[in-house]
Amino acid sequence: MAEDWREMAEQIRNWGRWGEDDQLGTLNFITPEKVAAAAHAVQRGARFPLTIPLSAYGPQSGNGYRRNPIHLMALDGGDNEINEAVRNWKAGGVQEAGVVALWDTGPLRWNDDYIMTPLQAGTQWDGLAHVYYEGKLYNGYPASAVTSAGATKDGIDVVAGSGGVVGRGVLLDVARYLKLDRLEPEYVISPELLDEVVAAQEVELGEGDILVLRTGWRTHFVEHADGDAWLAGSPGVSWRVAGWLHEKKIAAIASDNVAVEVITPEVENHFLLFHCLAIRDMGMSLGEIWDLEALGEDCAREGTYDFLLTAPPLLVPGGVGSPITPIAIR
Ligand code: UVW
Repeated sequence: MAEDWREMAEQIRNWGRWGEDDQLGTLNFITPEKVAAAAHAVQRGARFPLTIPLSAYGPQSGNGYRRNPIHLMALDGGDNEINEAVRNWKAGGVQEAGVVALWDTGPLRWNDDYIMTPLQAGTQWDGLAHVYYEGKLYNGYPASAVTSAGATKDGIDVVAGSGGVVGRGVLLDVARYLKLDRLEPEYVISPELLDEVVAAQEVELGEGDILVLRTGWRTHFVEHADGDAWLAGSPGVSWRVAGWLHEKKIAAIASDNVAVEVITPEVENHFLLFHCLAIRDMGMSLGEIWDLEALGEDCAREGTYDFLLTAPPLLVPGGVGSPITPIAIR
């Protein structure tokens, strides 16, 4: 089986397909015409935020160098006496002195905050510089193009600068198709099963679409608040789904699980093979940890599964991923 995925890697590799300087990969399938057509999916103006809270209570437990975000207040309502404090303690610096001057002389007060977070802690895109193997990134760039200063090739800033990720989203509700609230731990979603879901939902899926896959796995964390169990048991797609996406010319894929793909390796000692094929060989960004519960219910109720999806990344120069607040509009 280890040889099979290498064979697939050769077949689906998109390097050079959009030019030797390309850094967008399969997002190139979303042309201006596709964006204009995606707007037709908006019928009611109903909006579905697909993001989880970016907070200290997120699903990360430190595994893989990922911790939950830390939110800190820089100024808050308790700082009414800040002027006295800064004057008396001689604390702070030029910036604080500037605030003192403003607060001394006028009525304006304000609150300010910081967030410190791994870019991959919550609802996110894995950009094309996130994963590589055998010394190469998407489009053949050397792994050394990602430096301590960030990604000089395939960075998430290229996606943000291109207009972000906006297009026709299509939900495949795998959990609902299987009549489950959520898939069993470690369940592997095959391309054949995806064909069945497409047929059952009677939805068209094709070039330039952003595939959004509901496994229901998000609800496991909501119920148990156990990041380690959530990570270890995550169901998801097989590496073989990469070939299926390639054939259909899908622009990007997102899911409500940890890594889009099943976490337990399908091939011994080969962790996250779908990541290798999708990100490095095809140039496909992966959306992870999306909240698809309300959208799934609405799609089932309406019997339609497409929507206008906006999910632009932050313009982080050299970033290899980005937190996002995707919104589906129907
Ligand atoms: C890796 O950390 C390799 O992948 P992900 O961002 O999907 O968790």
